[in-house]
Amino acid sequence: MRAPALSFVLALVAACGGRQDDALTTTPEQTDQEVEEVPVELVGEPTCAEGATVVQVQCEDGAAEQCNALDDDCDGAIDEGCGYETGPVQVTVAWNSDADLDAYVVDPGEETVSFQRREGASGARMDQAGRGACAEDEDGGPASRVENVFWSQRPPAGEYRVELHYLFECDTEAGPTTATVSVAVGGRTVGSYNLTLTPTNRETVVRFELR
Ligand SMILES: [Ca+2]
Ligand SMILES: [Ca+2]
Repeated sequence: MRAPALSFVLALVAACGGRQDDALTTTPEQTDQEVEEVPVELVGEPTCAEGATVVQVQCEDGAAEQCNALDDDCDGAIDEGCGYETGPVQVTVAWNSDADLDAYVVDPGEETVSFQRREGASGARMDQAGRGACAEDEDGGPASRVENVFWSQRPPAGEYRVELHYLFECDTEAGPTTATVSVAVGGRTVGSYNLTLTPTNRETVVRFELR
């Protein structure tokens, strides 16, 4: 564990809105992840959906990486050490209440990976499906408010999109919940986005294209 003084992260909103958002933080349990060296390239910049905000992460070299869907230590990797995996593409979602939110990552073939279907033919896999307070025994702990999808092989070219669904409040009064979505391509975080959802909302947060 590094000194608390080093764990400095400030998240600012740049575009798609004007609000400043705090980082969502929990503590990682493990360390050491490596990104497979597979050539994959982002086309242009990811497109932030209406209602979402771009988070400019002011990370700090040497900071402690938190399980918050942000690259806290400026190494380009999202949440390394949190127990979920990365690859040529990684999409990580974290949220700030005990609600159960679900991520749906749709590939260029319109195949969707989520908790309902954890593996896709294109090589996508959801290895972390947080359920907030709905299933503390199953997914409780530091990553109960995190979902993670990664590709273990080179992902197909074309457009991808990330949707979020606010499924349940889990017998809490969670109410409106802000989620952070980060996308990493080739081991480099290419964008972080916040979106606030109300119960039963399902929204697209970001789209990105690979070649
Ligand atoms: Ca990192
Ligand atoms: Ca992090």
